[in-house]
Amino acid sequence: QAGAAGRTPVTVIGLGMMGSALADAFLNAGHRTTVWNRSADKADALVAKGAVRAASAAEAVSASPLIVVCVLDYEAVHEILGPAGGRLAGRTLVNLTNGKPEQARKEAKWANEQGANYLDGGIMAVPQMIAGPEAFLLYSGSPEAFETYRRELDVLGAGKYLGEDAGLAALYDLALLTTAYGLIGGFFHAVALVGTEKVEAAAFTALVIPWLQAMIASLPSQAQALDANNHTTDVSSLNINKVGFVNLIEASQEQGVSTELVAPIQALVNQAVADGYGADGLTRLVELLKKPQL
Ligand code: FVH
Repeated sequence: QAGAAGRTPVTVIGLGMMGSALADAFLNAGHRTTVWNRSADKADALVAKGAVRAASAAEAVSASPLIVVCVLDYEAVHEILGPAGGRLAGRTLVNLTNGKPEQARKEAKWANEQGANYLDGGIMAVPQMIAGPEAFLLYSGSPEAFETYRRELDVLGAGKYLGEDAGLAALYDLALLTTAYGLIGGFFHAVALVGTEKVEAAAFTALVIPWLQAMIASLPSQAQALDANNHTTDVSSLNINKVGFVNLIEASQEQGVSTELVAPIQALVNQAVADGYGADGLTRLVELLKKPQL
């Protein structure tokens, strides 16, 4: 099935902040774009730009060979697509809803039972980045689906295919989100700490950026140490970090700032030192994270 200018018709289900950006990108790229959202008014702006409003989720599924769904969670995906399952046969379902690997695998099984090809995806972008040079999306599931619709999916951002296991995209997505939450959490603690002395966040951020850039530059060598399971260090030992953490925690308390974001890392450092790894570098903490009894 080809639409205007030979481009594949696409359906986007879910028009929240992200779904609207996805539909907008397909429209801008010249695809006939059918849209559906539970609250119908969220389709208005897209319809004014040329999108086709489907009267129901089932109608939206029937409109295109490629269906992209991006809603709150997998429960919502099921509420929407469950009754329309029969219409998925012979189509490709790309689920860009955030979820867990097990949910993605179950969804793939269900979609395959309906006769559909299934790709699960993780969007490594905020809505404003969609279709821009920095957006990238992770996919896993049917290799045939990725090969067939790679060009269409690249409209949203660079696609990275991770493998046939549908759970992989969710796993990588959650892992990458963790890195962002860690960074943002550290930033928030730091801003709160200097804020106690009336330092404005904007002024302080001018120092944060070069500092974090230097820290990011150290990640490849940390990754090498982790892959080699070699935690020796000539950078800084856990012993020295343990002392630094006491200062960080006590200074935060004295300045009236909650330690809830940083205390769990201190606990890991202390545990590693107590286990006899004080001379090792920070990468040793990954070994502790793998042990659920901590
Ligand atoms: N926004 C972002 O920056 C992130 C970037 C990375 C990927 N995430 C994930 O994208 C999914 C959608 O997120 P969103 O930002 O578009 O979220 P909202 O603007 O809150 O829109 C939510 C949509 O979900 C629909 N919905 C919720 N529950 C149901 C339901 N039971 N049945 C049908 N639809 C449902 C909601 O519909 P409505 O409330 O407008 O009627 C919106 O379309 C999400 O997985 C992020 O983690 C975004």
